[in-house]
Formats: sequence, C-alpha cells, structure tokens
Amino acid sequence: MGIVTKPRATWRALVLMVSTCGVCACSSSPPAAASGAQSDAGDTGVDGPTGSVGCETEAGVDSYAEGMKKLGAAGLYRFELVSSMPAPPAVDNNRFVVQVTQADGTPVNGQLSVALLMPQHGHQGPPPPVITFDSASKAFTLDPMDLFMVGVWKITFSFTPESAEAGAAGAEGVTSAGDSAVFEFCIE
Ligand SMILES: [Cu+2]
Repeated sequence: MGIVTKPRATWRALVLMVSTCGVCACSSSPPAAASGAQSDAGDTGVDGPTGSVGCETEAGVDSYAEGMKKLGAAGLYRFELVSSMPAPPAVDNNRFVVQVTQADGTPVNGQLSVALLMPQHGHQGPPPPVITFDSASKAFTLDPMDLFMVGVWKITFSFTPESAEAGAAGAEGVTSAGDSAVFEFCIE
C-alpha cells in the first residue's frame, strides 16, 4: 500500500545480463523468414499478427481468456483469472484480477500470493505485485504484474484460506490447507 519500491532498474539490468540469450528462448526453432530472421533481445519480439515466432503454441502455455479458471493442484480451490489489463497480458505492467472460490463457485476469503518466473530463461521475475482484496467483489487485484520480457511466463498463484473459511474453530491467523494453480502465458 504505502510501500513503494523502486529498485527496478537494478534487478532489471541484472536479469538482462543473466539472460543474454541470443535467441530468445521463447521460440524453439528459428524463424524461417528470409529477412529479419535474427530477432533477439534487441527487438520487441513481435513479428506481426501472423508471425510464427511466438511461443503461444508451446506445450503447457495457456491461451488467455477472460474468466479462465483452473482447479488448484490440491483440488481444494478454483482460481479464476477474472481479467487482465491489458488483455491478453503483455510485456511490462499488467493488472490482474483473481478470484478464488470453492469447487461450487463460492468465493473464499484468504491470502493470495503470486510467483512470477520465466522457466525457459531460468531467472526469477520482478518483485511481486501489490495484492489487494476487494471484499465487495471478493476478488484480488494484483498490480503491477511486471512481465518484463518477451517469452513464456509461469505465474503461480498460492492461496491460504482464512481459518474460519475452512471451518477451524477460532484459530488466529491462516493455518488451513492452501492450494495453488499455475497459469503460463506467452508474452509478446
Ligand atoms: Cu526472460
């Protein structure tokens, strides 16, 4: 909330140094186009709407859709990506709205966290976004989701329900079993 961190330039420089992959790992095979085949970190990586350079067809990569849902790995809760702004998520700052519900769709109170990393580049993501919970809409807003490079981003949401939600009697804090879900997007 009141905490504003601005070490961005520093970690961004580090990340770029670490991952000076000549060919951005988001494309598994080099583009066959005669010209401009060498798209690397210097370029935006965007080769037009019909370009085949993107990573969106790679296995495990999700196609963004408003309201897309995933059941958590533990099978306890459902994670809905209510929206992304912009949509689909793009390079640099995004704002996600996420709702966690029980299997029947009932929203659950609790704590959400998120981990961002680029599995193909082997580096971590930016500092986590500020996460706020809106009790009216029962949804979390995550802002900024700074997906600062072109390529595949693995976004892991972890949720810990309030103990009251899980039926625990009067225990303070969040001690109930949580759940997590992974969304992977090709960011261009
Ligand atoms: Cu990267």
